[in-house]
Amino acid sequence: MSENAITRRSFLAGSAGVATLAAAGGYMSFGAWQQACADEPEADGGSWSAYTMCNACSSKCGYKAYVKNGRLSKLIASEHDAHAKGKICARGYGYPSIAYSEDRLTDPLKKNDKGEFEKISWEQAYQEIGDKVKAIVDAEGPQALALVQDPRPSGGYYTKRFLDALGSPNYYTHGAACNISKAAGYTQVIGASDFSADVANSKMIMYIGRSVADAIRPSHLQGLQKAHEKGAKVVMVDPRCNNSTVFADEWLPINPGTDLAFILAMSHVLIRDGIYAKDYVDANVTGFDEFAAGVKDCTPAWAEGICGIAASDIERLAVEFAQAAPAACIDAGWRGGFGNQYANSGETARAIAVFNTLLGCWNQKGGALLTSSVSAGKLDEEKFPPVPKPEGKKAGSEEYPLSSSSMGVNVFAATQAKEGNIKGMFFYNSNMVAGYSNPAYLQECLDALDLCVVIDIQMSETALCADYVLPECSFLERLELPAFNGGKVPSVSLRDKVLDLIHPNTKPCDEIFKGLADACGVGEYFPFTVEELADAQLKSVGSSLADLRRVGTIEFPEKAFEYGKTPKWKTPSEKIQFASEKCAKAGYTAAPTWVAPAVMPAGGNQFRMITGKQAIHSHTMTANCKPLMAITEDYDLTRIWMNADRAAALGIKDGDEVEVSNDLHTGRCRVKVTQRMNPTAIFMPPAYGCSSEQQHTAYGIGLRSTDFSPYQLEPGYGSTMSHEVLVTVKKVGA
Ligand SMILES: Nc1nc2c(c(=O)[nH]1)N[C@H]1C(S)=C(S)[C@@H](COP(=O)(O)OP(=O)(O)OC[C@H]3O[C@@H](n4cnc5c(=O)[nH]c(N)nc54)[C@H](O)[C@@H]3O)O[C@H]1N2
Ligand SMILES: Nc1nc2c(c(=O)[nH]1)N[C@H]1C(S)=C(S)[C@@H](COP(=O)(O)OP(=O)(O)OC[C@H]3O[C@@H](n4cnc5c(=O)[nH]c(N)nc54)[C@H](O)[C@@H]3O)O[C@H]1N2
Ligand code: SF4
Ligand SMILES: [Mo]
Repeated sequence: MSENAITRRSFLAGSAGVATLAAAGGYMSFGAWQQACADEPEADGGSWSAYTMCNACSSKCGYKAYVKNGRLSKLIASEHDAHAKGKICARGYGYPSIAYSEDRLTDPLKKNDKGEFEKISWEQAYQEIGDKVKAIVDAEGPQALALVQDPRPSGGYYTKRFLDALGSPNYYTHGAACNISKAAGYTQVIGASDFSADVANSKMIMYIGRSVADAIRPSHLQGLQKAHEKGAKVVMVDPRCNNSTVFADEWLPINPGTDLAFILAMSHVLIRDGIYAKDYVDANVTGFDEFAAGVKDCTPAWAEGICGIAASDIERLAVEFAQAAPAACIDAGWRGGFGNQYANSGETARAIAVFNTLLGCWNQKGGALLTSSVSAGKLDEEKFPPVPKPEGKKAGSEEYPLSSSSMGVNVFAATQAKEGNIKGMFFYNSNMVAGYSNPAYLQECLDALDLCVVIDIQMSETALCADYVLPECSFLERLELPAFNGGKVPSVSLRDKVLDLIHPNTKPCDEIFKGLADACGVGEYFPFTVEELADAQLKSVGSSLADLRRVGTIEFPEKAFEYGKTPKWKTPSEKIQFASEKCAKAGYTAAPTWVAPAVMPAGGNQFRMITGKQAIHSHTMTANCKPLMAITEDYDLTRIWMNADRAAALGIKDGDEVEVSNDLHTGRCRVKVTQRMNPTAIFMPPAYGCSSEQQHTAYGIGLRSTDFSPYQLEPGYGSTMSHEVLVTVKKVGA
């Protein structure tokens, strides 16, 4: 708990008070709630404040949480937190209500023979899971175990340590359903999985399938706003006119899945006209000739026929880029355009890294920056014993040799349950079944396991498939390890404990994994508390847990990024690789060339289904949040988007109910008819279609994109190709 504590008395779960953010059956606006908290008289519960980090998406923005009478009463974004930069988004304000949700998991659960969940004690859960893990390891070896998690400060550490201790290499993030192709494609070219555009100093920036105003990270959105205000040229490439377009000079409604052709054609122009950064390329690049030969025929006219963007625009944009370089780049993107969507996503990422190199913009002011973060130094090995690295290869790493080794191909691991190669799986803060690929298929995979353990705070679709469900306390009720963030000035932020346990039989991640490790016979690797480890990690970088509790974020200005320094390229050749042997071995051309999407809509009433974020929801985890779902209802946000001309041809009007269908699924929803949509695709909102009846707010509302997605993986890269999906749409009753 924070040193900011003023008075502390024991917290009474469910204590009366007007500030019941998620009062059963109702909600109030954030402003009204905050006012109600302020008006509430001080009572017995105690008031204090602590720094924490939002858990409503991967950005983990830092804020200070204030508690009055034992309940959350106010949130103030941290000025220095790397991702918040003084602002949090609507989800950040709405999501804390989950702590008070009546749908919280309150006790460990075990599925009985009838398929129903029964409450059991932690002791029984640990004992039975431990026995089953030991039996699996004895019979099949540790590689028959796998774990999937969404990287969180403590989660990332404890889950990895737990699996390492058991000796299994099968450790996965949600990456294959998010940005594995982007990370893996960049790694092939520049030896780094990501970079950040220096937006605020940019003269020209292009976003390809990245919408910072919908898929929010506050620091990114503020960067774009600044760039726009300073007069940078901002180009939005998106089949959909997304909400970031208000800050853009141009919207290019590209045909989905064809960005690769567009980028190759812009590269063609730079090389053809000799307007690329020749000296930079000569000094830093291998494989230029191969790439140049490959794009010789990728003319703007050729690309126009594929991507639908006029050849004259492609010519013009390439020249504008060359004029703005090196204070220009294509933004790194995140998921929407080439994170995990298409059969050519990894190759699109490669082409972007190559294009930025042609601009000579790496680490230049206004260009594309490779910043680094600070990490914890060496710790006392007696107190924090090192865990031997597991032997063997991660399942999926040979089948998908280009996949990011740190992320791994999560759904492949699940399919190995059906093959009998994986017998036990753990899920932490992950809802694979609903969000990563086809839910019906993934459920079948998990049903084939001998042991499935899910650690969640509510009954997710994945939890419904589990043998054991372990209830974590909410993020507001736990201290986690410090989060080290990169950026121009590296920093570290803290998720401290804000609230006392609301449900006394829930536990934080660190205790759950320590308990599991003890039961599985590897407890010797966990002889420390989270406080001790957090403090040791912080002391190794010259700070302490007490310091961070006081201020929430600490920056490391002495490690600040400097413009102009050429990084060490962590590729096999230690150069920027326009051509890659590994890609050639995986079945691609050595230098990126055109690869077509896997499917193409035929027209008529057939469309490609694409998705993208809505500013008020995250993945599958926020739909059960009353304040956020109230916004969905107010603005009718479960509608699919359809191009107005296509809609007219099909006799569909704005607000009509339609049936969306393919071989895998059929469902109904309403339509938003708009000119803001490429004609070849429909846009499916991402957060809906929950099929867990125990999520009373989310259940049954809207459609779920994954129900229409076949299980399929991008060759070499292993992404789930979430937009390689065709559906037909017809008006209900037509
Ligand atoms: N509100 C909200 N914000 C979030 C998250 C969230 O869940 N909700 N999650 C965070 C996470 S984990 C992620 S990965 C990021 C995702 O960040 P983004 O990648 O920016 O998010 P998306 O909205 O998935 O995609 C952006 C745009 O890509 C467009 N798009 C779709 N197909 C194509 C295509 O073929 N080509 C091009 N050029 N564009 C295409 C979509 O129309 C969409 O507008 O958001 C982060 N921020
Ligand atoms: N339909 C759909 N699918 C998607 C996406 C989408 O927007 N829509 N987005 C894609 C992207 S970009 C990504 S990154 C992935 C994200 O995939 P995941 O990381 O799996 O995210 P979620 O689907 O939100 O599921 C998170 C789960 O964690 C649980 N949870 C929340 N807080 C806590 C906590 O404090 N402790 C524990 N133990 N559990 C908690 C939630 O209840 C939920 O069941 O999904 C991908 N798939
Ligand atoms: S972007 Fe919004 S939802 Fe994501 S961590 Fe930050 S405040 Fe929370
Ligand atoms: Mo993501």
